[in-house]
Amino acid sequence: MEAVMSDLDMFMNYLEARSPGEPEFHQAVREVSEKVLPYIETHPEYARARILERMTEPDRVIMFRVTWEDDEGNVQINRGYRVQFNGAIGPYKGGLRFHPSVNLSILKFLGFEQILKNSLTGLPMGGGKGGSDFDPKGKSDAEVMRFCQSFMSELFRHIGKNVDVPAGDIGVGAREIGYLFGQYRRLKNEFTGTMTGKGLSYGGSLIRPEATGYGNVYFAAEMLKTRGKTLDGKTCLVSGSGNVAQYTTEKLIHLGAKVVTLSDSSGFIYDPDGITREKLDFVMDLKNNRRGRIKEYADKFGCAYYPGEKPWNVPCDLAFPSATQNEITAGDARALLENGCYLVSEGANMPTTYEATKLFEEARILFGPGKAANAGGVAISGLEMTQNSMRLTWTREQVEEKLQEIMQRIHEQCLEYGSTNGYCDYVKGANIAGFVKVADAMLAYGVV
Ligand code: NDP
Ligand code: 2IT
Repeated sequence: MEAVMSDLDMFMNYLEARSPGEPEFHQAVREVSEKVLPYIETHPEYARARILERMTEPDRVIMFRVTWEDDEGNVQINRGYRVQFNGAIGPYKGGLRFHPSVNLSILKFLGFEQILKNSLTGLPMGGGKGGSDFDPKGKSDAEVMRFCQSFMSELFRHIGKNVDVPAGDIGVGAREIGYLFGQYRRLKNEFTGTMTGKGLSYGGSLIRPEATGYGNVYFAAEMLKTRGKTLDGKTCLVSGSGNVAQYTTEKLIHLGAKVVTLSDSSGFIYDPDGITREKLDFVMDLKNNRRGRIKEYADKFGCAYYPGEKPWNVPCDLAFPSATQNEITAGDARALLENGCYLVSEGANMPTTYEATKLFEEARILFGPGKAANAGGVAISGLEMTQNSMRLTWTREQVEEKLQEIMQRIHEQCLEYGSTNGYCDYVKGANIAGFVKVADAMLAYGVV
């Protein structure tokens, strides 16, 4: 008997033939299509208009050379990118990543996820992502500045407050945003909120640095609430030690949970006593000012350090992957489940491999996918754009309250589209809820 190909396999064959050699992009599209195709089946207008086929083809991809001089006077060449993926519901919005692993596949996966994430926030933002294979590690401030200025000398002609509004991501924090926005303002000779994550003295929003991590913890709290639980007293694993990991840890501590791990690309620390406010201050200074390695935490506070390893074998209640894509493999997922972990909330984008996602789904744990759980960052970027347009600044309290409301609304949308028989498939809920709004806008525009 001839095997019948599923709709998902047919769609993935089509996508992979159009975009060969882009495994991360294929993975992100598979995870979405698996949940959205059955929904489209019951809404033939989306199928007729080939909305999913169109949504997985970027509006535009910009690639450019970035040339700069290092401190020794050597000429260095990197590649710059901006993927303007889908602008149906607002200006393209999404971060810039500077990391040696950056390539088109990674930026297309991030840009595609960003479309649905931004839709879920309820704010008018399209999806985009960009960056470069430039590695800020080990570079002097002057080298980072020259790179950023060269990068922006090309990017500036493609962005604008009503066109495309970049922000930070891995390797792009306060320092890089300052250099990038400084060069943008100089080239355009105008002051508009064309980037977010800006410093407070030049148009930034309060709570933007905290927003991704805080938002993820609020989302986890909402998931726990559906099972009558709170964060208080729970043992948590956090991976990474950058922006998202730091503020996830801060909010978890604040709400009474115990964070026992942090990591970087060299290894992880395990502090069974829990990371305190004082210890977190040390991490923030280490990572944001001194740009050192997480191993120094273990040296300073006398706890264990595991070089070259990830924290997923440590027993915990809750896990917050906050470093990078595919950091939780099937083996890691098994270890987490065997050790009793019952909630995974993704601070990073696609930190869980496809196989590991399936294991979490089968185990019916609370699993918050990144496009819902980490949407707080881009949501507050959206509010930074609003404040810039209105030329005013909201207080910490005002912004944090809005962040909480947005995360609650995202959680409600997941429940609405993802619940069956008392169980919520948050992946399904987030994907369908995010998809519908963008799809309806695309339908309204006709064949474009
Ligand atoms: P940072 O650059 O501030 O921190 C990244 C952290 O992850 C560092 O500890 C870094 O270690 C580690 N890391 C990065 N790449 C790897 C790798 N290949 N293997 C192991 N560890 C790695 O980035 P952010 O905290 O901003 O971003 C973390 C994640 O959160 C990313 O997936 C990002 O896309 C996502 N995200 C970020 C948002 C934001 O607002 N910043 C919003 C939503 C999602 P090392 O220093 O050794 O490289
Ligand atoms: O992945 C993300 O949502 C981000 N890096 C933040 C994007 C933004 O525009 O604030």
